[in-house]
Amino acid sequence: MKEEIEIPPDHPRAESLKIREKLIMNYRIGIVVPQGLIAHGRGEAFDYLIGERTIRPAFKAITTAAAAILLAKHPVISVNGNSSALAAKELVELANMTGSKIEVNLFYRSLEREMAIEKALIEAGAKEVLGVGNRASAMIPELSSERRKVDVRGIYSADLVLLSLEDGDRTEALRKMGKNVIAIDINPLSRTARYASITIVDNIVRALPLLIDEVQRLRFKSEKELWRIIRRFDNEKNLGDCIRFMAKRLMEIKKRNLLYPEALERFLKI
Ligand code: PTJ
Repeated sequence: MKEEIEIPPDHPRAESLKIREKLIMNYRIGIVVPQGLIAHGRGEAFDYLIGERTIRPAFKAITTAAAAILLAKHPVISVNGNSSALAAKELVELANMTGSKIEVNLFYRSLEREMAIEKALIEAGAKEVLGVGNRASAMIPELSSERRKVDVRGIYSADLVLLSLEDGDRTEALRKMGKNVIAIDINPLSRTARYASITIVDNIVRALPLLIDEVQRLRFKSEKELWRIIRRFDNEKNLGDCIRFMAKRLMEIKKRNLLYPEALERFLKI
């Protein structure tokens, strides 16, 4: 059986298919778990609902997230199988430019996976990767999943954690520990999205390059200006705006009778 599928560049869904291939390749090398492929499918469905582009409320969350990372004293970027597969290079770039630590934190934890992800991050330019093996010796209280195991020098002592593509329990527990959490989650209804301090409702593949640009743009602003950006942001309202955007878009498709392929195609390009 042929393992690598060549995606025709003129295929209307070439980008999305290439991302699937990336995940499958990372599944074969032991970075992504089969459950991660299912999680990606749920993400794709939400991406459809927003038109596969970054929506206005997400831009606002990205600007606020950039300000929060720049203000943090001890920011940590938490990486799992899916985020490593989709954005190892961008996660490392963001960490290097903000002085954030990078830590592996997995729901389906095994030493082999931790080491495979560490290798991918080092290859992407990471200087140090926390949370691998017995380096994850501290515990997040009130959390029973494997995600509770964290590095004392990383997530355990962080004042801000950036995480993506995960279930909500840890976000809730991290908030209870008094940490700020930035979540990249394309599903505004998820527990992660609702518990985070700042939720970026966008595909990680689009959100991270935009976040890197925003950090670049804001890096020489004063603390006062950065705080002003943060004070203007309300996560609950922002999530409401994302849900309203999705609902409005679906109503528009229905109202304008855009269900025929060409009409829908034109609408998506607006
Ligand atoms: O690598 P591990 O062991 O830590 O396991 C990772 C998975 C993803 C299997 C685990 O964390 C999991 O089961 O996650 P959930 O509960 O399915 O949540 C994943 C969330 O990420 C869902 O809300 C998805 O909609 C969202 N999501 C999926 N793909 C993307 C995404 N958000 C942003 N960008 C995506 N590409």
